[in-house]
Amino acid sequence: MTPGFKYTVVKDTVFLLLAAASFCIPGCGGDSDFPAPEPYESAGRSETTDVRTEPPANRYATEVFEYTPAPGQYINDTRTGGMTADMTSPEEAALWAKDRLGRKLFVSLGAFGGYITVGFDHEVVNSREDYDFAIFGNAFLNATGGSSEPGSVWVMQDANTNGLPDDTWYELRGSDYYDPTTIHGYSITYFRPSAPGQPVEWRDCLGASGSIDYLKAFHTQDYYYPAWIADDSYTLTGTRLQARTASDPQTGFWVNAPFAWGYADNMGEDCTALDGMPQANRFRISDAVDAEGNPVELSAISFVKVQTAVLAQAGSLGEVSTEVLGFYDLMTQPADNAVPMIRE
Ligand SMILES: [Ca+2]
Ligand SMILES: [Ca+2]
Ligand SMILES: [Ca+2]
Repeated sequence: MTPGFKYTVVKDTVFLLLAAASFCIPGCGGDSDFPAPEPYESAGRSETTDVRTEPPANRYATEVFEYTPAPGQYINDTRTGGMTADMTSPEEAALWAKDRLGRKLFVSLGAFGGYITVGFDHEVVNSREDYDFAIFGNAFLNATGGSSEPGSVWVMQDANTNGLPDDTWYELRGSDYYDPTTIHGYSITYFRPSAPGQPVEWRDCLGASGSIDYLKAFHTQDYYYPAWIADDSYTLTGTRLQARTASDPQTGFWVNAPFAWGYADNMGEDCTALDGMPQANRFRISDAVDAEGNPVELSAISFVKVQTAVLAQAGSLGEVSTEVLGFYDLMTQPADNAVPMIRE
Protein backbone atom coordinates (compact mmCIF):
# COMPACT_ATOMS: atom_id res chain seq x y z
CA MET A 1 0.00 0.00 0.00
CA THR A 2 1.44 3.35 -0.97
CA PRO A 3 1.24 6.06 1.67
CA GLY A 4 -1.09 8.20 -0.41
CA PHE A 5 -3.51 5.41 -1.24
CA LYS A 6 -7.08 6.16 -0.25
CA TYR A 7 -9.64 3.46 0.32
CA THR A 8 -13.25 4.35 0.09
CA VAL A 9 -14.74 0.92 -0.52
CA VAL A 10 -13.21 -0.46 2.62
CA LYS A 11 -14.00 -4.13 2.56
CA ASP A 12 -13.25 -4.85 -1.10
CA THR A 13 -10.11 -2.80 -0.98
CA VAL A 14 -8.92 -4.61 2.10
CA PHE A 15 -9.11 -7.91 0.32
CA LEU A 16 -7.07 -6.51 -2.55
CA LEU A 17 -4.52 -5.12 -0.14
CA LEU A 18 -4.24 -8.41 1.67
CA ALA A 19 -3.61 -10.21 -1.56
CA ALA A 20 -0.99 -7.69 -2.63
CA ALA A 21 0.85 -7.15 0.60
CA SER A 22 1.64 -10.66 1.90
CA PHE A 23 -0.44 -9.77 4.93
CA CYS A 24 0.76 -12.60 7.09
CA ILE A 25 4.33 -13.69 6.60
CA PRO A 26 4.81 -17.46 6.36
CA GLY A 27 6.03 -18.87 9.64
CA CYS A 28 4.08 -16.33 11.66
CA GLY A 29 0.47 -16.37 12.68
CA GLY A 30 0.22 -20.04 13.53
CA ASP A 31 0.39 -19.50 17.24
CA SER A 32 -2.74 -20.38 19.13
CA ASP A 33 -2.56 -17.13 21.09
CA PHE A 34 -3.45 -15.18 17.98
CA PRO A 35 -7.22 -14.66 17.80
CA ALA A 36 -8.79 -17.03 15.34
CA PRO A 37 -11.30 -15.67 12.83
CA GLU A 38 -14.84 -15.70 14.12
CA PRO A 39 -17.93 -16.31 12.01
CA TYR A 40 -19.63 -13.06 11.14
CA GLU A 41 -22.77 -13.85 13.10
CA SER A 42 -20.97 -14.69 16.32
CA ALA A 43 -18.63 -11.74 16.18
CA GLY A 44 -20.89 -9.47 18.18
CA ARG A 45 -21.66 -7.20 15.25
CA SER A 46 -24.75 -5.14 15.30
CA GLU A 47 -26.44 -2.69 13.00
CA THR A 48 -27.99 -0.92 15.93
CA THR A 49 -26.19 1.10 18.55
CA ASP A 50 -26.99 0.77 22.21
CA VAL A 51 -27.73 4.09 23.83
CA ARG A 52 -26.80 4.26 27.47
CA THR A 53 -29.51 5.56 29.76
CA GLU A 54 -27.52 5.68 33.01
CA PRO A 55 -24.15 7.38 33.35
CA PRO A 56 -21.33 4.93 34.03
CA ALA A 57 -20.10 4.66 37.58
CA ASN A 58 -16.50 5.28 36.62
CA ARG A 59 -14.96 6.73 33.48
CA TYR A 60 -11.78 4.78 34.20
CA ALA A 61 -11.15 1.11 33.61
CA THR A 62 -11.58 -0.49 36.99
CA GLU A 63 -10.14 -3.97 36.52
CA VAL A 64 -6.86 -5.47 35.32
CA PHE A 65 -7.46 -9.02 34.17
CA GLU A 66 -3.95 -9.79 33.01
CA TYR A 67 -0.55 -8.15 33.02
CA THR A 68 1.93 -10.10 30.94
CA PRO A 69 4.76 -7.83 29.88
CA ALA A 70 7.64 -8.86 27.70
CA PRO A 71 11.05 -8.62 29.35
CA GLY A 72 12.16 -5.04 29.90
CA GLN A 73 14.18 -2.78 32.14
CA TYR A 74 11.19 -1.90 34.36
CA ILE A 75 10.09 -5.50 34.84
CA ASN A 76 10.86 -6.77 38.39
CA ASP A 77 12.38 -3.34 39.10
CA THR A 78 11.63 -2.39 42.71
CA ARG A 79 13.08 1.10 42.31
CA THR A 80 12.04 3.11 39.24
CA GLY A 81 9.66 0.38 38.10
CA GLY A 82 7.82 0.40 41.40
CA MET A 83 7.43 -3.36 41.59
CA THR A 84 7.55 -5.36 44.77
CA ALA A 85 9.43 -8.51 45.55
CA ASP A 86 6.23 -10.40 46.35
CA MET A 87 4.93 -10.43 42.79
CA THR A 88 5.17 -14.16 42.43
CA SER A 89 1.98 -15.01 40.54
CA PRO A 90 0.07 -13.64 37.53
CA GLU A 91 -2.74 -12.64 39.92
CA GLU A 92 -0.37 -10.58 42.07
CA ALA A 93 1.08 -8.97 38.95
CA ALA A 94 -2.42 -7.96 37.79
CA LEU A 95 -3.26 -6.54 41.23
CA TRP A 96 -0.03 -4.54 41.18
CA ALA A 97 -0.88 -3.13 37.74
CA LYS A 98 -4.41 -2.29 38.89
CA ASP A 99 -3.03 -0.34 41.85
CA ARG A 100 -0.56 1.51 39.62
CA LEU A 101 -3.20 2.51 37.07
CA GLY A 102 -5.51 3.57 39.89
CA ARG A 103 -2.84 6.09 40.88
CA LYS A 104 -2.08 7.07 37.25
CA LEU A 105 1.44 5.67 37.49
CA PHE A 106 3.07 4.01 34.51
CA VAL A 107 2.87 0.32 33.84
CA SER A 108 5.50 -0.75 31.32
CA LEU A 109 4.63 -3.54 28.90
CA GLY A 110 8.26 -4.40 28.14
CA ALA A 111 9.53 -5.27 24.67
CA PHE A 112 7.50 -6.53 21.74
CA GLY A 113 4.37 -8.49 22.57
CA GLY A 114 4.00 -7.54 26.24
CA TYR A 115 0.41 -6.72 27.06
CA ILE A 116 -2.16 -5.68 29.62
CA THR A 117 -5.88 -6.47 29.61
CA VAL A 118 -8.26 -4.12 31.42
CA GLY A 119 -12.01 -3.87 31.88
CA PHE A 120 -14.55 -1.10 32.46
CA ASP A 121 -17.45 -1.44 34.89
CA HIS A 122 -19.81 -0.45 32.08
CA GLU A 123 -19.92 -0.65 28.30
CA VAL A 124 -17.98 1.94 26.33
CA VAL A 125 -20.36 2.90 23.56
CA ASN A 126 -19.30 3.08 19.93
CA SER A 127 -20.23 6.60 18.86
CA ARG A 128 -19.47 5.51 15.28
CA GLU A 129 -17.97 8.83 14.26
CA ASP A 130 -15.90 10.17 17.15
CA TYR A 131 -13.23 9.07 19.59
CA ASP A 132 -14.69 6.72 22.18
CA PHE A 133 -11.98 6.12 24.76
CA ALA A 134 -8.46 7.21 25.60
CA ILE A 135 -5.31 5.60 26.95
CA PHE A 136 -2.81 7.63 28.95
CA GLY A 137 0.86 7.20 28.02
CA ASN A 138 4.20 8.90 28.56
CA ALA A 139 5.16 9.68 24.97
CA PHE A 140 6.70 13.06 24.25
CA LEU A 141 8.36 15.21 21.64
CA ASN A 142 11.28 17.53 22.39
CA ALA A 143 14.08 19.40 20.69
CA THR A 144 16.19 16.28 20.30
CA GLY A 145 13.40 14.10 19.01
CA GLY A 146 11.26 12.35 21.54
CA SER A 147 9.83 9.03 22.55
CA SER A 148 6.89 7.28 20.94
CA GLU A 149 6.67 3.61 21.89
CA PRO A 150 3.58 2.43 20.05
CA GLY A 151 1.27 -0.14 21.52
CA SER A 152 -1.37 -1.80 19.38
CA VAL A 153 -4.87 -1.62 20.88
CA TRP A 154 -7.46 -4.39 20.87
CA VAL A 155 -11.07 -4.28 22.06
CA MET A 156 -13.58 -6.90 23.15
CA GLN A 157 -17.31 -6.85 23.62
CA ASP A 158 -18.61 -8.90 26.54
CA ALA A 159 -20.70 -10.94 24.09
CA ASN A 160 -21.57 -13.66 26.61
CA THR A 161 -22.22 -11.05 29.35
CA ASN A 162 -20.25 -12.92 32.03
CA GLY A 163 -18.06 -9.94 32.89
CA LEU A 164 -14.88 -11.69 31.73
CA PRO A 165 -12.66 -11.06 28.69
CA ASP A 166 -13.30 -14.51 27.24
CA ASP A 167 -14.91 -13.39 23.99
CA THR A 168 -13.25 -12.22 20.75
CA TRP A 169 -10.52 -9.61 20.51
CA TYR A 170 -10.62 -7.17 17.62
CA GLU A 171 -7.63 -5.02 16.81
CA LEU A 172 -8.19 -1.32 16.28
CA ARG A 173 -6.39 -0.65 13.03
CA GLY A 174 -3.86 2.12 13.39
CA SER A 175 -2.25 4.16 10.63
CA ASP A 176 0.20 1.39 9.70
CA TYR A 177 -2.13 -1.58 9.96
CA TYR A 178 -2.16 -2.20 6.20
CA ASP A 179 1.41 -1.13 5.60
CA PRO A 180 3.46 -3.88 3.88
CA THR A 181 6.14 -3.61 6.58
CA THR A 182 3.64 -4.49 9.32
CA ILE A 183 3.74 -8.14 10.36
CA HIS A 184 0.47 -9.58 11.65
CA GLY A 185 0.59 -12.65 13.84
CA TYR A 186 4.26 -12.11 14.65
CA SER A 187 5.45 -14.39 17.47
CA ILE A 188 8.46 -14.13 19.70
CA THR A 189 9.68 -16.44 22.46
CA TYR A 190 11.66 -15.11 25.41
CA PHE A 191 13.95 -17.30 27.52
CA ARG A 192 14.72 -16.90 31.20
CA PRO A 193 18.40 -15.95 31.72
CA SER A 194 20.59 -18.63 33.25
CA ALA A 195 22.17 -16.20 35.71
CA PRO A 196 21.46 -12.76 37.20
CA GLY A 197 22.64 -9.76 35.22
CA GLN A 198 22.27 -11.48 31.87
CA PRO A 199 20.26 -10.27 28.86
CA VAL A 200 17.02 -12.06 27.93
CA GLU A 201 17.48 -14.09 24.76
CA TRP A 202 14.68 -14.35 22.21
CA ARG A 203 13.80 -16.22 19.04
CA ASP A 204 11.04 -15.25 16.64
CA CYS A 205 8.78 -16.97 14.14
CA LEU A 206 10.94 -15.82 11.23
CA GLY A 207 14.00 -17.67 12.53
CA ALA A 208 15.72 -14.57 13.88
CA SER A 209 17.19 -14.33 17.38
CA GLY A 210 18.55 -11.65 19.66
CA SER A 211 18.36 -10.36 23.19
CA ILE A 212 16.87 -7.69 25.41
CA ASP A 213 19.90 -5.94 26.82
CA TYR A 214 20.62 -5.79 30.55
CA LEU A 215 21.29 -2.13 31.49
CA LYS A 216 23.27 -2.45 34.69
CA ALA A 217 23.90 1.30 34.87
CA PHE A 218 20.19 1.97 35.38
CA HIS A 219 18.34 -1.15 36.52
CA THR A 220 19.89 -3.71 38.80
CA GLN A 221 17.21 -6.31 39.39
CA ASP A 222 18.37 -9.87 38.72
CA TYR A 223 16.37 -10.35 35.53
CA TYR A 224 14.18 -8.45 33.11
CA TYR A 225 12.22 -11.69 32.61
CA PRO A 226 8.94 -11.42 34.61
CA ALA A 227 9.49 -13.07 38.00
CA TRP A 228 5.89 -14.32 38.17
CA ILE A 229 6.10 -16.39 34.99
CA ALA A 230 6.81 -19.94 36.10
CA ASP A 231 7.94 -21.34 32.75
CA ASP A 232 11.49 -20.86 31.55
CA SER A 233 10.23 -19.47 28.26
CA TYR A 234 7.04 -17.89 26.99
CA THR A 235 5.72 -16.81 23.63
CA LEU A 236 3.92 -13.59 22.79
CA THR A 237 2.07 -12.94 19.53
CA GLY A 238 0.76 -9.73 18.04
CA THR A 239 1.03 -7.10 15.34
CA ARG A 240 4.57 -5.90 14.79
CA LEU A 241 5.22 -2.45 13.36
CA GLN A 242 8.50 -1.50 11.76
CA ALA A 243 10.33 0.40 14.48
CA ARG A 244 11.18 4.07 14.03
CA THR A 245 14.10 3.94 16.42
CA ALA A 246 17.26 5.71 15.35
CA SER A 247 20.29 7.51 16.74
CA ASP A 248 20.61 11.09 15.53
CA PRO A 249 23.98 11.29 13.75
CA GLN A 250 24.44 14.91 14.84
CA THR A 251 23.55 14.66 18.52
CA GLY A 252 23.89 10.95 19.24
CA PHE A 253 20.50 11.06 20.95
CA TRP A 254 18.19 8.14 20.40
CA VAL A 255 14.82 8.98 18.93
CA ASN A 256 11.65 6.91 18.76
CA ALA A 257 9.69 8.76 16.11
CA PRO A 258 5.88 8.80 16.20
CA PHE A 259 3.35 6.98 14.06
CA ALA A 260 0.44 8.90 12.50
CA TRP A 261 -2.49 7.61 14.61
CA GLY A 262 -4.07 4.65 16.28
CA TYR A 263 -1.45 3.59 18.89
CA ALA A 264 -1.02 4.02 22.62
CA ASP A 265 2.06 5.81 24.04
CA ASN A 266 2.56 7.60 20.71
CA MET A 267 2.66 11.28 19.72
CA GLY A 268 0.14 10.80 16.93
CA GLU A 269 -2.59 13.10 15.67
CA ASP A 270 -4.99 11.45 18.15
CA CYS A 271 -2.81 12.68 21.02
CA THR A 272 -4.16 15.12 23.60
CA ALA A 273 -3.86 16.22 27.22
CA LEU A 274 -6.77 14.87 29.21
CA ASP A 275 -8.10 14.91 32.78
CA GLY A 276 -4.88 16.27 34.23
CA MET A 277 -2.67 13.88 32.31
CA PRO A 278 -0.19 15.33 29.81
CA GLN A 279 -0.46 12.66 27.15
CA ALA A 280 -3.32 10.47 26.01
CA ASN A 281 -4.17 8.77 22.74
CA ARG A 282 -7.81 8.60 21.66
CA PHE A 283 -9.37 5.65 19.91
CA ARG A 284 -12.44 4.87 17.83
CA ILE A 285 -14.23 1.56 18.29
CA SER A 286 -15.23 1.90 14.64
CA ASP A 287 -11.59 1.16 13.71
CA ALA A 288 -12.07 -2.45 14.87
CA VAL A 289 -11.07 -5.11 12.36
CA ASP A 290 -11.25 -8.88 12.43
CA ALA A 291 -8.33 -11.27 12.09
CA GLU A 292 -8.38 -10.84 8.29
CA GLY A 293 -8.37 -7.06 8.53
CA ASN A 294 -12.04 -6.62 7.64
CA PRO A 295 -13.92 -3.82 9.44
CA VAL A 296 -16.16 -5.00 12.27
CA GLU A 297 -18.94 -3.00 13.81
CA LEU A 298 -19.21 -3.33 17.57
CA SER A 299 -21.99 -1.44 19.35
CA ALA A 300 -19.93 -1.21 22.54
CA ILE A 301 -16.92 -2.77 24.24
CA SER A 302 -16.04 -3.67 27.81
CA PHE A 303 -12.39 -4.75 27.58
CA VAL A 304 -9.22 -3.24 26.13
CA LYS A 305 -5.83 -4.82 25.54
CA VAL A 306 -2.65 -2.88 24.76
CA GLN A 307 0.40 -4.66 23.42
CA THR A 308 3.88 -3.33 22.65
CA ALA A 309 4.03 -3.26 18.84
CA VAL A 310 7.71 -2.81 18.04
CA LEU A 311 10.83 -4.86 18.69
CA ALA A 312 13.72 -2.44 19.00
CA GLN A 313 16.47 -1.27 21.28
CA ALA A 314 17.51 2.34 21.62
CA GLY A 315 21.10 1.94 22.77
CA SER A 316 21.57 2.95 26.39
CA LEU A 317 17.84 3.74 26.64
CA GLY A 318 17.15 0.05 26.37
CA GLU A 319 14.23 -1.74 24.79
CA VAL A 320 11.36 0.16 23.24
CA SER A 321 8.41 -0.57 25.50
CA THR A 322 4.88 0.81 25.61
CA GLU A 323 3.77 2.42 28.86
CA VAL A 324 0.14 2.91 29.92
CA LEU A 325 -1.09 5.05 32.84
CA GLY A 326 -4.85 4.63 32.61
CA PHE A 327 -7.86 3.91 30.41
CA TYR A 328 -10.63 6.49 30.11
CA ASP A 329 -14.14 6.41 28.65
CA LEU A 330 -14.72 9.61 26.65
CA MET A 331 -18.49 8.96 26.95
CA THR A 332 -19.12 10.12 23.42
CA GLN A 333 -22.70 9.41 22.46
CA PRO A 334 -23.77 8.35 19.00
CA ALA A 335 -25.61 10.92 16.92
CA ASP A 336 -29.03 9.93 15.57
CA ASN A 337 -27.72 9.79 12.04
CA ALA A 338 -24.24 8.51 12.85
CA VAL A 339 -22.67 6.36 10.20
CA PRO A 340 -19.50 4.35 10.62
CA MET A 341 -16.55 6.60 9.99
CA ILE A 342 -14.27 5.56 7.17
CA ARG A 343 -10.81 7.00 7.37
CA GLU A 344 -8.80 7.96 4.35
CA1 LIG B 1 -17.25 -12.46 28.44
CA1 LIG C 1 9.11 2.48 27.53
CA1 LIG D 1 6.77 5.33 26.76
